[in-house]
Amino acid sequence: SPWANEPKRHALLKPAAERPFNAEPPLGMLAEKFYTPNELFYIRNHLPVPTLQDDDYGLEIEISAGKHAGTAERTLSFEDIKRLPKHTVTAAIMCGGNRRSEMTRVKPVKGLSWGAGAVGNAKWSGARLSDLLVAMGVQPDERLHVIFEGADLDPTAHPYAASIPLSKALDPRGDVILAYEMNDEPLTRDHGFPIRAIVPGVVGARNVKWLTRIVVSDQESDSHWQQNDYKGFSPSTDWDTVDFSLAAAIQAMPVTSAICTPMPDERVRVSGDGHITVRGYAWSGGGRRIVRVDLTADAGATWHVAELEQEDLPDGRHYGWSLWTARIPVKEQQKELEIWAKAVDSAYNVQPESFENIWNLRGVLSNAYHRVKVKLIR
Ligand code: MTE
Ligand code: MO
Repeated sequence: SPWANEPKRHALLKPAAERPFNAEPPLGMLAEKFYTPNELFYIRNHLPVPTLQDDDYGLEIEISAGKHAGTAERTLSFEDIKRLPKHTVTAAIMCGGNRRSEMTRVKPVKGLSWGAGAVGNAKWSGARLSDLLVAMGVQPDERLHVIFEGADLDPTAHPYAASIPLSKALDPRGDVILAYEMNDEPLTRDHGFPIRAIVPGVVGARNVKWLTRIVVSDQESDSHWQQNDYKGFSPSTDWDTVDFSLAAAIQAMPVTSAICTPMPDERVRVSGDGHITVRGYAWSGGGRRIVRVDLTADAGATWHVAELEQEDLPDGRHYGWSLWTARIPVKEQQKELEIWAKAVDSAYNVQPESFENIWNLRGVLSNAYHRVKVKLIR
């Protein structure tokens, strides 16, 4: 069985599917630590986990388009990659389907029913992809793409694969790395051992694990996951009318946030001075820094600005998430309430109010206000 070699997983990871393994941590734990503990980081696998060894690992790099097409091809060992200058970047990785279960309530969608935990924030270390490509003579060209292939093969022997624009790969502020460490530990098998692509600010699907081949190409990856998945559509597009070739592949993700504590239906103790404390995360793609998170407990009559915990990095290169805390006043007689959260990024993009008008048949880009109903105890 291709599933005989699956790694052991932490008991607290809640599976959305077992084979392939997909799981998220309890939402209530997600905002406890700025760096998500490796063993609690969500796992999104499309296929069985391949078994790779670092001592016979090889990464093929092929330049098949652009000025130097066909001139450069090389295979790097794990040691070759570790000998390159080591670069570290904090980046949140988020699945394109994070928070899909909320969108499903409007109208069913196809896909794993993720809660708000298909995201994690980590410190990733590895070699810069731009260093490697520049050394191989690759020059900027807006028409080109970088294809990443994994070692995990589908039943027809096609690898998981995805691509990003070459401009992102070459941008020194893009911080794309071939990562071998996650939070100062070697990658675990589930997260791509021994090497994965980290593409900060870009949807999880392009952060290819178990990386075995990189191709500079004049086409995007022809994989199912680049062409026929991880794309957004109009709410009126259904499975009879959808044409995947007409939609852009998701790259940078839109601004989002989630309330991690309290959890839905939790009984929350009101403080002596009539407040409850709310905590969560916020993040935006493309390196856009979170500038504000607003909370309301009275359907928008009054908003409260949360305090942010985030790295002090410039906008455009702010790839980590922000954790936030807010204290919200509640009325004396109130027994239950609904809390809403919305984040604002550095471009003043703000989350949409509801899912109705962003609904799409795959349930991706599900970033409307996060709403949590709780009961109050005193
Ligand atoms: N890479 C390979 N080789 N195979 C995969 O199935 N899944 C992708 C991406 N890279 C995937 C992959 C998707 S959709 C996501 S959201 C992230 O990996 C999840 O990364 P994680 O499991 O380390 O959290
Ligand atoms: Mo994903």
